[in-house]
Amino acid sequence: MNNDQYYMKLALDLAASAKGKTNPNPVVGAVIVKDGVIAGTGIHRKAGEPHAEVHAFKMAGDYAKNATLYVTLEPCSHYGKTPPCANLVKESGVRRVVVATQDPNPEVAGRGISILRDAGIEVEVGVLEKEAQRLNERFIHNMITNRPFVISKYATTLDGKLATHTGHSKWITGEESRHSVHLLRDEVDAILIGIGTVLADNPSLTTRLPEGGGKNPIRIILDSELRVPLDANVVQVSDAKTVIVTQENASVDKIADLSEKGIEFIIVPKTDAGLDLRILMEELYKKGITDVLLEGGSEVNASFLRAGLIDKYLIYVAPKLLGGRNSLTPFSGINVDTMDEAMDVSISSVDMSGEDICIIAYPK
Ligand code: AOF
Ligand code: ZN
Repeated sequence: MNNDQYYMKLALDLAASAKGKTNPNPVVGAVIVKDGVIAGTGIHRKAGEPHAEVHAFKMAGDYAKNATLYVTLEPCSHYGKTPPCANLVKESGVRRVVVATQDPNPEVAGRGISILRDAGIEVEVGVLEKEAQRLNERFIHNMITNRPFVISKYATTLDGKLATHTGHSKWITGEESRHSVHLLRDEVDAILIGIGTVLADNPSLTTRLPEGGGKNPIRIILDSELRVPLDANVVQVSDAKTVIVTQENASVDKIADLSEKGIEFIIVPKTDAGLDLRILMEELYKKGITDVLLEGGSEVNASFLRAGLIDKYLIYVAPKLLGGRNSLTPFSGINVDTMDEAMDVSISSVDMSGEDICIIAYPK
């Protein structure tokens, strides 16, 4: 690892510490280095608050003169909730700026880099670029598609089952994997499940960290016939907001009863393939939801896969075998006839999670 990579790695680690706390903004870290000494560090902590560079320059003070700035995302060039960082960098007197990756925000998209180059500052782009793009995969996806980033998370046994043949599934994975899921719930804007999972498991879908605290994402339930019971945990447990997605023929009386309990509704068209998920995703993004964690079951997973809306797979595989000819698997709702029609994914990482395996994969 050379010097540039070393300091960029530090900036990326700083940025990563704010993951899930900056939505809809990206996570960004900045490090200012003068004569081999770190003179300033900064993290963008929350949307609406100062950008990473602002904190770093405040800390560096006069040491910024002739220093090198390492920043994980191109300094911004626009007036958003805060003024352009590129102007601040230009006036700081730094000699060199190392950027991991360009800002995909159409308001920036290379303009920040141009401002710096035009001012005679040496700018290098692309140091640890892959890592930086992965870290901001949610933000980059939002900027390119205007849709939330959808993560399909599921846990199976070593023989690929979601539950026993009787439907029992508590618990497939061990404690460590279940803890990771709560950490992820704390990061995302929304969790989405189907009415089948509500009826089968009655989950409350709240974030429960052993150390306490954590943020509850919005709970989204797909329920085209409004079968959700009024005493379901997603209705009764009021720690998190619940949004029910249904279609225009849904019972007005049931909507009134649920509205009284604080439930909100999104009405989308129903097609032969079920509720229109593309329209739903557009609606959610307009409401400010930047990422959605799919937590099952197999019909919901299959509908999202069919609609081409899964952006990432987070798969836990437990060292257990269940058998069961008709036991559910994560995408039971999809039927592929021959191997050449299989949907290919590329595996990005495989790690142990306690005694389970944790696989991260992306659609090809
Ligand atoms: C940076 N450094 O630390 C961040 C950047 O509304 P604002 O003013 O906060 O602007 C948000 C946009 O600024 C965001 O969409 C992204 O393009 C950029 N984020 N840029 O130079 C930072 N967080
Ligand atoms: Zn900025």
